[in-house]
Amino acid sequence: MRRSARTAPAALTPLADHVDPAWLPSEAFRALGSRRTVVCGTGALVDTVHGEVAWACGAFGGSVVRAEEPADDRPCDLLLHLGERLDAPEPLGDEGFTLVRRRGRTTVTAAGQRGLLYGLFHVVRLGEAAFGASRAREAHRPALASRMLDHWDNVAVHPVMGQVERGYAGGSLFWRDGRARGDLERVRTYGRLLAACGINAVAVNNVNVHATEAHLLTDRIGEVAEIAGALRPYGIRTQLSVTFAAPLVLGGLATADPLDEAVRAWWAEATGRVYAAIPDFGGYVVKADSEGQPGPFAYGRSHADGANLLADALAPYGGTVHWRAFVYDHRQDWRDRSTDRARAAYDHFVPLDGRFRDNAVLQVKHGPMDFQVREPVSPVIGAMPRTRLAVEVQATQEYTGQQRHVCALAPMWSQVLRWRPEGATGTSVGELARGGLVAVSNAGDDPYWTGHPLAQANLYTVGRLGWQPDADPFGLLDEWIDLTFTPARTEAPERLVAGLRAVLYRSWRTYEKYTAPLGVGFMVQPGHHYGPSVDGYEYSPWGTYHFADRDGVGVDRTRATGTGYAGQYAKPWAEVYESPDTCPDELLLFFHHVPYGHVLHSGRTVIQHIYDTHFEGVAEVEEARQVWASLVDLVEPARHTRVAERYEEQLRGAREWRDHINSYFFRKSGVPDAHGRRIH
Ligand code: GCV
Repeated sequence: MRRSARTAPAALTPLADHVDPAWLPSEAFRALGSRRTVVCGTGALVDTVHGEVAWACGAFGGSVVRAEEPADDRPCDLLLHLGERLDAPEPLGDEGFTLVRRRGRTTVTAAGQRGLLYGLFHVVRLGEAAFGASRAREAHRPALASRMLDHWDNVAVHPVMGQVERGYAGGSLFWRDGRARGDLERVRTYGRLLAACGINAVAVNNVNVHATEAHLLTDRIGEVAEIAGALRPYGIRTQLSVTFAAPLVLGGLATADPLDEAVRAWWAEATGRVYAAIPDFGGYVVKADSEGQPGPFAYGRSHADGANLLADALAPYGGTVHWRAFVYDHRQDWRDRSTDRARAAYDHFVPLDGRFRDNAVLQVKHGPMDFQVREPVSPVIGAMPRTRLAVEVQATQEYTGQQRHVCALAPMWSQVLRWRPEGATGTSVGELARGGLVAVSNAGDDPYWTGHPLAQANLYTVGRLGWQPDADPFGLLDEWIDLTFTPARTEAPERLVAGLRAVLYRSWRTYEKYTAPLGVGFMVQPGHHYGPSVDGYEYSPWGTYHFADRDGVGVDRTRATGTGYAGQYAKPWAEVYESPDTCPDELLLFFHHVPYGHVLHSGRTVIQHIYDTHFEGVAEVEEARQVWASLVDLVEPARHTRVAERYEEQLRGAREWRDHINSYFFRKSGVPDAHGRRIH
């Protein structure tokens, strides 16, 4: 048996300079870093694990030994090793691990290197608890094999969308002014944060593939390879968004028809070159026939034909195509009441169930519209049992305050993932998402990664939900609080935790209260989507209407008298949503056009609900702002100031929303507020 000598803690720092450590501050490594650890196994990710432990030991005085095989006689507090899990009958795969605490030693065992990395970060999360007197054996594996972030990053600055489309955290982490940034230390640090919350794939460019970005697939694949190289040590695969028209715009062919032999050969060859540059490349992401992006419809082909073309090109290398289901008519005539954007994904894709290759994943937005603060779960998710579906959520807060407002989204995502398309006894969305969970990233080159420091919680929790979709979202927020703020090291841990919980836990509901009511959605300023404009999209081609008039508001999506969208659900939901008597209050205006005097299950009328929630929402922001102010002595000053400043803007914005929405509906309906409050 060969063993290495005791290694001195390496000087390596796993953090890029001048960036916030987010949920991996050195304090979070205290318990680990002050122990004696043995790391066993060989491979690049085992090197990463060893480097992490060595760094922690350097900070906290512990020691680490690197060995090829474990030895029972070696005294240590923590053994992290690759090996057969003799005590784990269940298959845990390449990413799973077990943790046992016996006779004063904590042992993490993984069959694959990724599992060892995730086991290490599990120990970090547990802190001292990983080294308690005894600990029942635990086995962990991710529920979803693919946990991906989509970056809507442009390589070149787009004249309208900027460097990052819907980005609220500065520039791109990967690209600047037309090329790869070269700042790979920052990318590596990002990969480290992502691994620590369970993310294992990143798509590095915008799904709207503009001319410059198209070339990443071919002559600029080297730049993608550099990024992939920086993410690889943390077990993260790189994916690329590609244009369906690539054979035309890059290959000089006369067509991009998915059934054309020359087109198929072109994709096969291009994909071969990608794998020559990036052997562990994850695959492609495609937005086709959507908001102006090219797609198979131009050739009279189906989206299964389109997706399978790319799936076939990727198959020899084990790659996957993520094909987005976000296909709808964005040039709709607002006068046309028969077209309903909410129906579109189901109408286009459900007839294709069973026709996609095994390595094609259909990526479905969690709601039928577009990441509103409240939508029903997309009916597509329960209706394609023979297709690998991924659920797409939006960590970037396009419609939820753009990282100027606090809006912790884990409770909303959790509700989606726990929802059961066939009712209480059926399978949950989290179980149906065999193609994984995808989140549009909210990170950029901002020193806090996410613009608003509290928006880091969204990035963290989305990864953790991918690992465990049925996890308690508030427990995950607590995890994030513990790691990021290490309250135990402060003078008043309980006050700090209580304060952070108070500002995060209900922030989604608060945001919902002061913006568009009862699931009706949008009412945002066109284009940038920040701030209220009730009729901003009402007479537009985008298919996002509320139909408010003097008598009532909402969209009739019933089978009986409306667009029929409610009928896309299986029972019991088709029936629940069909009637305003059974439809949940929070979705009422998504499914029904009702008079302002309609009485909700809550006992309030629709109009009074609108007034009340908008006053409540602003009051809740005022309260949260005060709670945050009260934490000034417990939070690092720069972070505290950044959040405090954003609360000023959130409060201004919430008041603006309240006054727009309340005035609009007061003027339309003529119904006074029952409590006589000032409405403008
Ligand atoms: C990347 C919404 C956003 C677009 C985005 C699109 C999509 O419409 O406003 O910016 O485009 O969704 O998901 O493709």
